Amino acid sequence: MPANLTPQYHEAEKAFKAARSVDEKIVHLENMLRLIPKHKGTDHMQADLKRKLSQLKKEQLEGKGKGKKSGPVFNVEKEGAGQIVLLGAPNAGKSRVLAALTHANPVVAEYPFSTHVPQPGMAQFEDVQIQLVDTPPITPDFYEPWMTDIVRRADAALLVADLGDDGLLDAIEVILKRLETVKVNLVADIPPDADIHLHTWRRAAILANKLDLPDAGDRLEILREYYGGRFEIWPVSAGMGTGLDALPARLFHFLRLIRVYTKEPGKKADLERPYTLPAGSAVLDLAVRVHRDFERLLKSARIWGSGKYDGIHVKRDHVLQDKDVVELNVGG
Ligand SMILES: Nc1nc2c(ncn2[C@@H]2O[C@H](COP(=O)(O)OP(=O)(O)OP(=O)(O)O)[C@@H](O)[C@H]2O)c(=O)[nH]1
Ligand SMILES: [Mg+2]
Repeated sequence: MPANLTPQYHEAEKAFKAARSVDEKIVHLENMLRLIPKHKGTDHMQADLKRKLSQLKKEQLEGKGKGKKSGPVFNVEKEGAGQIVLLGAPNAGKSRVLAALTHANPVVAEYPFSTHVPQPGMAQFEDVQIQLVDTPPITPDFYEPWMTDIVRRADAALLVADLGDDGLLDAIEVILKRLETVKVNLVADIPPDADIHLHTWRRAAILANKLDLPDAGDRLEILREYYGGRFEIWPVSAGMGTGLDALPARLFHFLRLIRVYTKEPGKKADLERPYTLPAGSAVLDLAVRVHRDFERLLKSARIWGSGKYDGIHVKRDHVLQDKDVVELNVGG
């Protein structure tokens, strides 16, 4: 009797063969077991998979007993105005979001656990770039230890929820709780009295993906009821492109950044290359960014854009607005 294995099974098998860690191998073996057609023709194969699985689980237990493992470390070098890490359950669509918003070319697959290492990509918002980092999934049984550092190093996080999944609330709770156990708290706003010595706080929003799927609207309502008071929720369909046009702007504002352009006295503004600064930055913050000696050398500044009068003189502590043009005068 032929086995009639499906393409999904072959994909899972490929992932299993490529897996390096015992934890990863277990995940893919379990997928293979789930995906293998259940009939007489595959009896031997099923038995074989189960045998391998129990062997790996034994290795996993033994490995855990040996104390701290030093696993791989991934460092995604920061580029652009800010770095946002994508977090989510298997298959939520994290990789598809990365592919839709950037030029990156991640593996997007029907089978879960298709992403194994962090992958960055640059999303474009007008004249600035925002770095997105795709990551492997987080589940009750699966968490790459190096993910903690990835989240810590990011400027913010996007929790990708799957509007096709009835278990979407639990999936998010699992991620929040898992990160809490490593003292990383994802919040809409960092509380003023946050303990920043013992804990890492990162701002997060929920990206509700797969809006195109049947009953997605109902699940979105449930998501809003449960998490709407706690996080901003942005519905999209990475697959169909719905809601993606507005996303880079949202990400930029979520990072609480402003763009400022500089201008030399008597010359036109340099509108090619904005400086990105945290919202609330003042003229002096910009000056120091342009050149560290400007703290000492800055004589005066004029501003175009947000003020009532174009070209007015402003003090060093004048707070800048998005898209201001600033003339920094260091001359005599
Ligand atoms: N219908 C629909 N399918 C989507 C959407 N976004 C992603 N998918 C599909 O969902 C499946 C999983 O997408 P991925 O982007 O690989 O999911 P992931 O979160 O990266 O999964 P892991 O890497 O395994 O954690 C793929 O078959 C995608 O094509 C969407 O907006 N709508
Ligand atoms: Mg992925």
